Amino acid sequence: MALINLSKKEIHCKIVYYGPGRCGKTTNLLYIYNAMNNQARSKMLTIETKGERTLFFDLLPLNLGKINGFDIRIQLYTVPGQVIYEATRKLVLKGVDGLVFVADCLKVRREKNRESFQDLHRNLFEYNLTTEEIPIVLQFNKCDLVPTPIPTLTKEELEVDLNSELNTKVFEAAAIKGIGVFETLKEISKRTIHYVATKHLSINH
Ligand SMILES: Nc1nc2c(ncn2[C@@H]2O[C@H](COP(=O)(O)OP(=O)(O)OP(=O)(O)O)[C@@H](O)[C@H]2O)c(=O)[nH]1
Ligand SMILES: [Mg+2]
Repeated sequence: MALINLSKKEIHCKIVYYGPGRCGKTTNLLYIYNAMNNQARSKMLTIETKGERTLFFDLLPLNLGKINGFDIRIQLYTVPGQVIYEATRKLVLKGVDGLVFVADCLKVRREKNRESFQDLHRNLFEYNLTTEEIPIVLQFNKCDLVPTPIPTLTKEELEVDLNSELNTKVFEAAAIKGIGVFETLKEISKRTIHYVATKHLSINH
């Protein structure tokens, strides 16, 4: 849950990168970590991985500077995308203030994208939350594969599958090259800070 500390003039928010296994959530955070300077980031915490698969979660704390005299601190989390880690995903979602749903452009992952999207809604529902309340943006990742012989989904297909009801902003990305990574982060940070500031989820004097 967001924390607004009036005496220290700090706002803390939690943004979760959600999506199916291997869609590129950890790759987003690694790119951000490597691109930011030491003042803006703390150590990236990767809690259990096997090969490149996240087994628990990644956490990257960022300091985004000041807005209206308040220090803006954001914690970026990733969930483990593999289906079996449902309980962990739910745990990581606890207290979420903003969401990035990362979808995989690979055609073979179409069903996995949809399953993960439904899983997100189910888990939010358990916390009495919806994507109407919590800010969310979509990222269509691995766009670098589009001109290759590997079959990929079109933006229209992904829009139909994931954005017909959300109607939110979509970022085409190639996280591995950093394309679209900061655009996605900037937009979700903006929306999340606005949401937290207007809702005052928790005020700690
Ligand atoms: N071609 C291409 N490969 C990518 C891109 N982003 C990530 N990958 C690759 O996809 C694989 C999975 O990436 P991860 O970031 O580990 O995926 P994840 O979503 O964290 O997966 P889980 O931890 O299992 O949920 C890795 O081999 C990445 O290098 C991209 O933009 N383009
Ligand atoms: Mg991961």
